[in-house]
Amino acid sequence: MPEFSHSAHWGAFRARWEGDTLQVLPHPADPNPSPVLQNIPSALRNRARVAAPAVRRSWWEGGPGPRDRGRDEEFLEVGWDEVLDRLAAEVRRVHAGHGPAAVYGGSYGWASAGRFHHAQGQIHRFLSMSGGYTQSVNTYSGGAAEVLLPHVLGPFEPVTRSVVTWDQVAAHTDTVLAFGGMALKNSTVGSGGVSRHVERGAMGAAHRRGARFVLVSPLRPDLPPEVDARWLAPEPGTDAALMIGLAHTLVAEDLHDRAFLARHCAGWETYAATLRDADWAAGICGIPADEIRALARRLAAGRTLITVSQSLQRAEHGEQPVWAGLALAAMLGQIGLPGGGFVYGLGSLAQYGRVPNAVPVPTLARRPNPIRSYIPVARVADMLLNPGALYQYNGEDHVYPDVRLVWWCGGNPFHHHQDLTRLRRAFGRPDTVVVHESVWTATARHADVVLPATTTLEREDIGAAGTDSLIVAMKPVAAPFGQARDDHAIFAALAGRLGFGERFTEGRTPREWLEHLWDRTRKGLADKGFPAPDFDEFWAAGELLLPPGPDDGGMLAAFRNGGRPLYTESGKIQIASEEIASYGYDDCPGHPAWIPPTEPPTREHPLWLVSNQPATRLHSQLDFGATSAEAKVDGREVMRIHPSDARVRGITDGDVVRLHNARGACLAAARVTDEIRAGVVQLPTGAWYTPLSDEDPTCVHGNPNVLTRDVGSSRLAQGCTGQLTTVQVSRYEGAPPPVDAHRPPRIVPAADARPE
Ligand SMILES: Nc1nc2c(c(=O)[nH]1)N[C@H]1C(S)=C(S)[C@@H](COP(=O)(O)OP(=O)(O)OC[C@H]3O[C@@H](n4cnc5c(=O)[nH]c(N)nc54)[C@H](O)[C@@H]3O)O[C@H]1N2
Ligand SMILES: Nc1nc2c(c(=O)[nH]1)N[C@H]1C(S)=C(S)[C@@H](COP(=O)(O)OP(=O)(O)OC[C@H]3O[C@@H](n4cnc5c(=O)[nH]c(N)nc54)[C@H](O)[C@@H]3O)O[C@H]1N2
Ligand SMILES: [Mo]
Repeated sequence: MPEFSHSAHWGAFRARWEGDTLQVLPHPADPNPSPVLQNIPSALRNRARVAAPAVRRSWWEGGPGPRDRGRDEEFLEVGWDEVLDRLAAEVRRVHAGHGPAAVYGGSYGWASAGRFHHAQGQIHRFLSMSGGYTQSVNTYSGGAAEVLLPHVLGPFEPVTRSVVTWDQVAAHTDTVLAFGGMALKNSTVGSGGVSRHVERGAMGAAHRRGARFVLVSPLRPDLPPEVDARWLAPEPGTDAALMIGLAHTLVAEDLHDRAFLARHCAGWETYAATLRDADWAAGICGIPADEIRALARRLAAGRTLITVSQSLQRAEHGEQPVWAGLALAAMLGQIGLPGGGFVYGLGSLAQYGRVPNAVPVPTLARRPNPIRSYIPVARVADMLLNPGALYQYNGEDHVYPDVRLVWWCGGNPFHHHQDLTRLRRAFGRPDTVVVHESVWTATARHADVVLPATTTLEREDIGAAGTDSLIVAMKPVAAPFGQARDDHAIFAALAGRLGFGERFTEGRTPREWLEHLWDRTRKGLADKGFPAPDFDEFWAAGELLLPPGPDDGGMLAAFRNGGRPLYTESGKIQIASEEIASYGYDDCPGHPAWIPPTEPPTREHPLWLVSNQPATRLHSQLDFGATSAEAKVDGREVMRIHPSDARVRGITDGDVVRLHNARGACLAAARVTDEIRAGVVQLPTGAWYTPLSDEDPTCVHGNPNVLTRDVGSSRLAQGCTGQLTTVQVSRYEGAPPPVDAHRPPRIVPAADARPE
């Protein structure tokens, strides 16, 4: 039976047909393959697939304009030529009447692992060539850290990705202090693909060598059970206070590295003057002061690594725990030593903690946007609701553009954005919303024009990531579903109508593009004297292992040992920053600080809701797949709750519950467990938004983003704050409404519905 090599963000795999069933087998070299792979077989012929171009009736018949884009409105099935003609005309209309900044191609999202057909690469190329567009900067993942770290440590990727590797942790670290943990469910995923899930093995090896793990998190499963972590569960959102209390203890007991602070850091005195003691910290975070003091002593007793997960900064004032964690590590003086110091994001994704490849991998080069118009990515609803309004970002004042045409390809804002009821209102503002999708996501259902995209399984591509040594020849396993087309083909056809078809394709077929992209890697190999197979050899072999670069501690080791300055205002680690202080933001002062939340728990909404990444899928992708579906209860997402919180509410395991706050409500199935801090409930993201109706936005499926708050982390970074909010939970009385989350909208044929 033929086997097809292929790759997803959650693992390289082999696919083979057994009769009508697609079998998905993990890559044989993967020591700890992801269960998420088993969502893939259902991707091909699911009823949620978009089979043909579809347009909202009111848009097709009434033309572009603001409208209440309900999820329940009927769609018309139209022909490719008709819809592409209409879209080309719409681009021309918006450019002529409002200028290219009125096109928003933020189009944030993960799409799929192939590097040529990567949806983001294709849409940005198209919109840049069409004359420009308003784009987005930073990510939902790390918005606060991506803006903060360049100020205080250096360029984001070089100071996070490969400075401390899993090999170093296994060999050198004595104490791992993991804020937000390093949940194995998360390192299952790596952008562009991951061939070897090494995290569990590395943590186990460190533990067997005698390393101690300290987990700071509301959830016990955020470190694997076999490392026997000491579990500290502070109140969510208070990590910066805990870090300040630890820092104070180091100073009080003279355990800080004065020489390192003097030689390698700037602003230490400023921060030192603000430190508060362990008793103060205990009063905020709920960890006893003695425990904080004992932990500080342990940190100073050997090689210590402080990790801060992305989740801590995906919250209001999320800059602070990242900065305070860096300051704490600087006080221990081990930044730049193997397995020591500070690392942001280790364990959050599989691309962290690994060495970069020695040669470049194939990627579609990004075209520069000819106009300068952008927003921080998580401000999309603000932008649509408030054109012309002023906002602050990273020391500058900005004005939101007046967007008329929204174009999404490879992302799902009705998955990733906060306060979905508000987003729904924001989606009513532009004249036209276009979405390329393989499946009828909530975003597709709230759009005007839905163009059916192939899935990665239906096209050939190259899977590769800069810190994974395996390049995968992604072989198609099935013909395109219905009338689905590749995003590249859709944009090429539109570019043709707009007069830049040849520039867009450069005259290459998709196969010729793959050969072209491969050439960069082949040349890189040849230049360094490695065997350099040509494209046909690579394609026939199905994969190639690239040589790894050195595990040398990167930029931070060079700074520590080689005296190479950092790219910060002083060339040193900024424990405080005069630059940031000069912005005058009280929500992000010039040194790490604990800033109380603006929406703390109240009598009405007494519980913290952690909405973290789902263990059973990547975000909303393949939510209908086997692994995702098996973990639900009667089709509903599971919410974890502590026995004491369940008892007072009369909730027992398996009950349907209602989570609610001032912004909205959703239903979920309760799982009662003592592996969560009391006072905290957890509901992962990714259950497709399924409101009761266009009038009642209660999500019956369990999407936490009906509850989260749509505010930026601070005026510095304006990062996503979806991780935490406050809610009340009650038992759902009566028969719960059925869940039919993956049903397409009503679609009627409209072969002759073309208006004049
Ligand atoms: N409350 C809360 N919200 C959060 C977070 C949180 O912690 N809490 N985390 C945030 C984070 S870190 C992230 S990264 C975001 C993730 O948000 P997204 O990246 O938007 O989520 P995905 O579900 O991965 O969306 C990708 C979409 O692309 C589609 N797709 C896949 N391949 C293709 C293709 O080839 N072509 C086209 N046209 N489409 C394709 C998929 O069907 C899917 O709908 O969510 C954020 N939202
Ligand atoms: N299986 C799977 N893996 C994924 C993804 C996925 O969708 N599915 N998405 C990937 C993406 S795009 C990203 S950006 C990363 C995100 O990586 P992270 O943001 O690190 O992941 P999360 O699971 O959201 O959060 C990790 C843990 O932080 C803890 N936490 C929450 N709030 C607090 C707090 O205030 N203090 C402390 N100390 N801990 C807290 C929670 O218990 C949570 O389980 O994950 C990646 N990995
Ligand atoms: Mo992310």
